[in-house]
Amino acid sequence: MKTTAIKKVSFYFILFSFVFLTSCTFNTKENDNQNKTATKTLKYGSQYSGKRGDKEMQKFRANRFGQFIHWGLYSIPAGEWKGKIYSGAAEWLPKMTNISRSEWDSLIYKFNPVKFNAKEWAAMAKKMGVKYVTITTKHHEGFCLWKSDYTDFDIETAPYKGDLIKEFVDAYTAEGLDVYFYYSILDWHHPDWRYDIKSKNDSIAFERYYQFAKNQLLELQRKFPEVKGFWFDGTWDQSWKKNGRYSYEIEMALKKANPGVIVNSRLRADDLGSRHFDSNGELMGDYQSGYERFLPEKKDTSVVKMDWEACMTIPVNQWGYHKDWTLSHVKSPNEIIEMLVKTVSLGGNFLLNFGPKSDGTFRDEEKVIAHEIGNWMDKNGYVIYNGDYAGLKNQDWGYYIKNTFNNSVYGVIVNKPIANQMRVELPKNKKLEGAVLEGKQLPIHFHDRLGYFVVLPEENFISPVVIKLEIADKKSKHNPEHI
Ligand code: GYZ
Repeated sequence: MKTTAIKKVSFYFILFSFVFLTSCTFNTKENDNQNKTATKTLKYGSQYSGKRGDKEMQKFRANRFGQFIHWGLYSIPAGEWKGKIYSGAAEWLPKMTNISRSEWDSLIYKFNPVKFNAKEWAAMAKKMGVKYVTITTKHHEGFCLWKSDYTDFDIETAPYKGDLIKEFVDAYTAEGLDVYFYYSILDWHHPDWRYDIKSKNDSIAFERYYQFAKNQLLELQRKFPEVKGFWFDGTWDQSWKKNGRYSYEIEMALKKANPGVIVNSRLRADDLGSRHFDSNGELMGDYQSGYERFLPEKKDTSVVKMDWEACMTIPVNQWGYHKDWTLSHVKSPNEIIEMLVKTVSLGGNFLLNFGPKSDGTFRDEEKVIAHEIGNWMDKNGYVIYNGDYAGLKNQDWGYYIKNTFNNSVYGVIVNKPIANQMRVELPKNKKLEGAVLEGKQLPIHFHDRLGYFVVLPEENFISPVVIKLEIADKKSKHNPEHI
């Protein structure tokens, strides 16, 4: 009797312990999961996960190479004020000097780009090989290059008699190039702009500014229905971070008017002031636009999960026209082409900046660069358009690019190995059947431990060279291991 009772107690004790422990373990796991997946409820966060799949976004992605244009009143002083040259970015000159607001604003009466020829600009861009252009409609200084119904600080007040943005949009569109508008939310001219919101009056003024900006943006969309998207800037201040709702509502308003419109992540802040990515780590806007004057590391494949675009200056940091380019390193065409290739190899777009002069022409250095890049693009552009991340193991000679249109894989050589051999490592189930340079097959050696070695021609390469790699599944008939 006694033994049975003990047995019974032990049984229930063991059963209880088991249930208790299991439930503890389970709870711990559940908590872990909760922590991992904990999402904050946001009204103004990301609108969707992953990449947009519509045709407008596919076009943006296929374009890959764009021209950025920074043009405004800053092209007049061009980095010089009262006889002194300032080495900072030309469009930031008013913040580097003690120029008064009214003195800067009066530059509007001198903005008369009589040599501006939109068709020549568009032809130059086309020849360079870009597929789209992003132009400053309003930079931080607040000057509007289009005829705006919401301010007099626009092209209509300047002596220039033309309808600048219209001429621009028409000419680029006629060349088959997509047009995007840069718009600075930060506005040094507008009395209602605030850097921070510290009082009720600040909120009231900033609300007025927000309405002004939204009106202008909808006006741009209405007057230029060809515009494919907006590139927002100047949104790093507290005022904007404290008003995530405004950035959300601007995105929504633009998308309501044109569901296919494309908006960069720089516009956005969420409910808690997170920018670009919301407080749950999800990208806001349609593509990540944070790579400014630098690119992701070659091994940083985290970017391939999203759409992204890098913007790049030709000197170290000049966007608007600066008269003295000897003040910093000026990138060579090959440096720029390498950056373009690297960007595309990581599934991104590359936006190369030009800063026209106040008379409406481009400086000679920019013309030369556009020409040289154009020559390379003429021959090799097929590797850029529709190019994407190929998912192969990095090699020192350069970058792989997969063409999403015909599924071809290319190797772009930017560092020619001294042994004239291009190493290609493939997944176990794949083989390299051919390597083609300008229509000619190159010899391929196979090493069981190291993979394939494509034998390159002896001569030096003077610009990045594209080699088409014929990759097949191992089960197919040809066996290059016996080549
Ligand atoms: C502007 C800007 C494209 C550039 C130019 C500049 O001020 O004149 O239009 O964008 N600014 O961007 C940033 O300064 N971005 C930034 C700021 C802090 C950290 C990283 C990037």
